[in-house]
Amino acid sequence: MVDTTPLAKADPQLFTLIQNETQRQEFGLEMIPSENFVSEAVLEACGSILTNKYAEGRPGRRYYGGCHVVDEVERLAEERAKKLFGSEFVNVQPHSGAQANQAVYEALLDHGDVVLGMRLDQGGHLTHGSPVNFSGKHYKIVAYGVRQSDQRIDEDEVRTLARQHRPKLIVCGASAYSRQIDFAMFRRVADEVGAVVMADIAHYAGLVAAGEYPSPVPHCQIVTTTTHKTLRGPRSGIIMGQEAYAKAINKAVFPGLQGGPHMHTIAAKAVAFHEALQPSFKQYAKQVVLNAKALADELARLGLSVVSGGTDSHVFLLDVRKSGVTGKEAESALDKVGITVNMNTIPFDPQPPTVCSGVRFGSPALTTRGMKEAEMREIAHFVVKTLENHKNEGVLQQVREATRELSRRFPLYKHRLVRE
Ligand code: DSN
Repeated sequence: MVDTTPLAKADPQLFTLIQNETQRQEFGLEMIPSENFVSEAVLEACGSILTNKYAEGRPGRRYYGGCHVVDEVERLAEERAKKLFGSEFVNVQPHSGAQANQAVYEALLDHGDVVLGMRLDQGGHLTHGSPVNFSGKHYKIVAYGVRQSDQRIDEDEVRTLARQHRPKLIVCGASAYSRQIDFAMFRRVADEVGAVVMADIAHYAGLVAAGEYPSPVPHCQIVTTTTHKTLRGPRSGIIMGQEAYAKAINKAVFPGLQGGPHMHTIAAKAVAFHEALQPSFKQYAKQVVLNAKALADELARLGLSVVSGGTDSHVFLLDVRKSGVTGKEAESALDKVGITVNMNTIPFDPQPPTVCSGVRFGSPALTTRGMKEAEMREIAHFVVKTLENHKNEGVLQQVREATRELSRRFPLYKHRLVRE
């Protein structure tokens, strides 16, 4: 890329910041499980002139003129999402996963209704009932977690809580849970107590689309997801589900919560769904899981502790207490060597969420760069060396050089850099 682009000329300060971030992504190892690298095609749609258009309403029923082209864009995104996940209805307008979840709550519940969701500190998500989030403030939340013995979701606990508290909505899905979620079990429990099930598959969506993780669509009445994690699309959300819920959910999204949909993002979602429908995406998703398993297994072989003993997906939690560091210290040391992760509570964590005893690892972004099991094993050694020497700047510098060298072997957005 040259530094004579329209942005470079109009706003060199901002252009430089984007260059700096491109450098960071290009020469570091991105291992936050909720991040990925979109294709040039997705980027192009995201940065297109569709950002100029207001289109409040639904395709064919807008509150603005001039919508005949964006109607086609939105319909295309809807058709592709339905094909990808096999759902009866889809709304592609939510600006994010949190807004998708909020729209479902608005559509189905009254404030004060009981919701059963997974605890944030044991793998759930803010919008599944955290007291600091709208979900925990507006609804009466009952929370399930994982068993202490094996750190897996406990069907008996879910059933007992559901029978005791009679929730109107049961939420399954997680942000830091590596194992397969038994969506059929959640539906059985919900049917027993007359609840509706919403599966939030934000983390697993790409794997679900590729058949590498169980699909909730046959079991759960409503399924929400972000589009930027394993699904590798733009930063956004969608809601899917059974046709019976479509009207209420569409109304909750607009005019309930949002104004004009972001048509450029909807176009980018359509591109990402198209990419995910290709056979190469299936290969990608398979490799994501193989890579996460290889990394978790190698870390365990090297003596570290992986929560629940491993992973069935793209993500896992590493309990870093054995290395004599907190999650916060581990995140910071790994940052210094160019390995980007986030500190995370582990189940039954003795530390507060601002300190944590774990870090969360994910394989989606590095798999997009083409890395495979051999590179994951190499990275496991970098992680161990970093944690063991977290106060030794000299060793950290050596590991930083090694991670830079590894990243150079798998170019990403190199053509976007003015200089290395
Ligand atoms: N913040 C996301 C994650 O990192 O998992 C969840 O929305």
